[in-house]
Amino acid sequence: MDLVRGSGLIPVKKRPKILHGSSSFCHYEVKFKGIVLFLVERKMGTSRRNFLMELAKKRGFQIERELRDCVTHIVAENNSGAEVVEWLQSRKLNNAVKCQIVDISWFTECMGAGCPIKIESRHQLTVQEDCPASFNMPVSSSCVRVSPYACQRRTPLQDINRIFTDAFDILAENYEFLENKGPRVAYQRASAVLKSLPFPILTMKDLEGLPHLGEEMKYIIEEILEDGKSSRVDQVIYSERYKSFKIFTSIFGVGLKTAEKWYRMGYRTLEDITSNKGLTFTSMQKHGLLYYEDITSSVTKTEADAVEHLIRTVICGFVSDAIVTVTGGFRRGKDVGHDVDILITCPQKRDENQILHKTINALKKRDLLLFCYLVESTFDDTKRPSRYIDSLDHFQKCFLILQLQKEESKNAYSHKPKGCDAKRSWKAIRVDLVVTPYEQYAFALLGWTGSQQFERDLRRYASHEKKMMLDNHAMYDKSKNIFLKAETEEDIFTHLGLEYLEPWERNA
Ligand code: DCT
Ligand code: MG
Repeated sequence: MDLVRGSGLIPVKKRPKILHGSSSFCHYEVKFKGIVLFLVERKMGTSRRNFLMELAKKRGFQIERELRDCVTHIVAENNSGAEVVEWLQSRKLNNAVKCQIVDISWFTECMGAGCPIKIESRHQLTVQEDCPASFNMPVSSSCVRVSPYACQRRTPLQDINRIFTDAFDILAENYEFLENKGPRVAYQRASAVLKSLPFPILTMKDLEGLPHLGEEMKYIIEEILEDGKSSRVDQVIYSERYKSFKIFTSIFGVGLKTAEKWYRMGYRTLEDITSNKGLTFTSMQKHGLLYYEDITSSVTKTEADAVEHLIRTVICGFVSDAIVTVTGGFRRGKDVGHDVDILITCPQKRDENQILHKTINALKKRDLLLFCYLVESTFDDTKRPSRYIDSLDHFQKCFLILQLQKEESKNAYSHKPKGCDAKRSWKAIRVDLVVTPYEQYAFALLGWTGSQQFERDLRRYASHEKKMMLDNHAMYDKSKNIFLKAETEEDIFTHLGLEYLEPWERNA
C-alpha cells in the first residue's frame, strides 16, 4: 500500500466516517465530518462573510458563526498569520490558535472542488514566531510540533481523530488483557498523541513529525484511511479471548488474574460465571455481580453531582471545614464515567483520621451503603516518592457501591427495598472515596484527576527531564535532595517548569 497518495486526499467514496463529538447543531447536511470552518470577519466584511458561509453550507461543509471549540480550520482573507493570531489573542481566544489557520484561497478552492482539498504551503497562513516549543500549537499539520509528553500537550475532551484513537485504544486494551506491557503502552501513547491533535488526520502526510507513531500504528491508520476500518482491530474485537475478558473485567472486583483463570477454565460469558455453582467469589465480586447492570451502565454527570452533594453533606455534618472534590473523568469535563472519584481533606489531623469511618457509618445509618471495602493508609513519610510510573498510592480509601435515589422517584419513597428489581427507585453507583493529608492535597488532586496516560507522562517527564520524583503524595528534587512543597496543582507544574494545563486539557 502506498503510504502517501498522490493528491494527499482521501477519495470521497472511501472517506471514513469520522465520529466526532461536536455539540454544534446544524440545520444543513454535513458531508465532511471532522472539518469545521470559521471565517474571520476582519478585512472580509459582514456581507461577504455571510455569503461565503451560505456557500460552504450548500457544499456540505460544517461552518460555525462563533469560534466554538469544535472549529478545526480558521479561514482569513487579506490577513497574515500573525495578524490572525493577534486578532484571536485580543479576543482572548488563545485556544483557537491551535486550529489550522488558512488563507481564503484554500476555502475558495475547496468550494470549487466541492470537497476539502489538501492544504498546500501556499494556503497556510504561517506564524513566524516561535510558538512555545513544547506545545502543540500547529498552524497546520506540516509545521506541527507535538511533544512526546502528554503533560506538554493540551488534550481537550473533543477528539477529532476518534476513528483512529478508538482503534488504538482497543489494541492497547487487548495487549493489557494479554499482560503484554510494551505494546500496550506504545498504543496508549500513540492514541494520546492523536487525541491532542487539533486537526483531523486526512492523509498519511499529516502524520509527519508526530512522536510515538511506529510503522505498525501507521499501517493501521492507513488501513482506516482507505477502508474506514482496520482488519487487525476487527480481528481483536471478534476474538473470543477479548470478548470474554471485556465481560469478566467489567465485573467490579475482577482483575486480569481472575479473568485469566476463568478463561482458562473454559468460561466465556457472564452466564457461564453466574450459573456456575462451583465458583467462589470475593465479597466485592458478589456485589459486582449483584449490581452488574447498574454498575456497567455509565454514571451521568447529574448522578455524579448528586453523589458529591450527598457525600459533602454527610462529611460537613461532622467536619465543617472539610474539602470534598470530585476528581477523575468528571473533573476533566466528561459527561459520563464508570464511577465517581471523590477526594477528601481537612486542615485538622485529628478530623482527617476519623473522616472515612464516620462517613461510612453515616451512610450505613441512612441505609445508602450497598457495599464498602476500606483500605487503611500505608503512607510512610520517611520514604521518597515512588520510582514506578504506575505505582498505586498509599492513601486511606474506600471502594463503595452507593444506593442513589433516581431523580424521578425522589420524594416517592422514604425507604427503599434492596434487590435487583428493574423498577426500583434507586441505582447502584460505584464511588471511590480517598482521604488525603492536607499538605498532600495538591499532589493527590493532580494524581486523581488523570487521565491515566497524562499522569504517567507527568511522572515520566519529572523523572527523565527534571531529575525529580513525583507521585500522589509528594515531589522530590534528586539534584538538590529536597522535597518540594505544593499548595496547588499550579505549584507542581511550576516546579516542573511546565505551562499549567487545566483539568479539561488533560484528557490524554
Ligand atoms: N489513575 C491513575 N492510574 C491508574 C488508575 C487511575 O493515575 N492506574 C488516576 C487517574 C484517574 C483517576 O485515578 C480515577 O481513575 P478512574 O476512575 O479509573 O479513571 P477516570 O478517568 O475517572 O475514568 P472514568 O471516567 O471511566 O471513571
Ligand atoms: Mg472515575
